[in-house]
Amino acid sequence: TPDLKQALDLAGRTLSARRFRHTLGVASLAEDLARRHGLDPARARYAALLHDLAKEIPEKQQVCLAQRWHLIRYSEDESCPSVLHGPLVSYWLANCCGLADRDILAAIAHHTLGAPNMSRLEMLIYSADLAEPGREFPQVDNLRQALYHSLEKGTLTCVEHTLHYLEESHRPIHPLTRLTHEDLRRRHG
Ligand code: DGI
Ligand code: FE
Ligand code: FE
Ligand code: FE
Repeated sequence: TPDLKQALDLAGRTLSARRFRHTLGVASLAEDLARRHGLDPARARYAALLHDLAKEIPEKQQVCLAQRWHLIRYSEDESCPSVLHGPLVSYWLANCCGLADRDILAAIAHHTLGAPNMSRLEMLIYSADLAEPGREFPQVDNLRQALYHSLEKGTLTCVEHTLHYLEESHRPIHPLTRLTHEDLRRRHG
């Protein structure tokens, strides 16, 4: 059973006040959604508390670490380094902290882009990150409602929201975001 106190302390010591507040929001929504949908609330909360731990490492250093740890899979990983912090945290927890829970590691690794064939815990962390209580964009209440109603369809709605947002802001869409969308549409659309 995960050490929630240790995860909370680590997040509180590592993150800025603003990102720690976001992290507590993700933990709270992740725990609620886990209860609602029959997943383990402690594992959901644990993954949420740790998901952004590497977010405030300077991006150049994130790219360096990701190269050293062989985490670069796409050219977009280096041109949009803000997608690397999930895989970095996951690798660090597995290889430096001995965390062996594959589902928690995958949920953290995939929280930014998703992945094909996500588990329910992976979907839950991906979605809680986007819809946590501190987020304020206009459609966020719809996302929360959709997630409460169905974890799978709600996650598909979250990915669709992200795609629209990236298109509107003329940002490149990472190949994994597209693969995640296609996979969820095929399995749950
Ligand atoms: O770490 P957070 O701010 O809580 O949120 P996140 O991990 O979901 O997102 C980190 C950044 O990744 C955010 O600025 C948006 C960006 N991002 C997510 N999907 C894509 C993306 N950027 C590009 N270029 N393409 C994507 O598909
Ligand atoms: Fe993140
Ligand atoms: Fe996200
Ligand atoms: Fe986050």
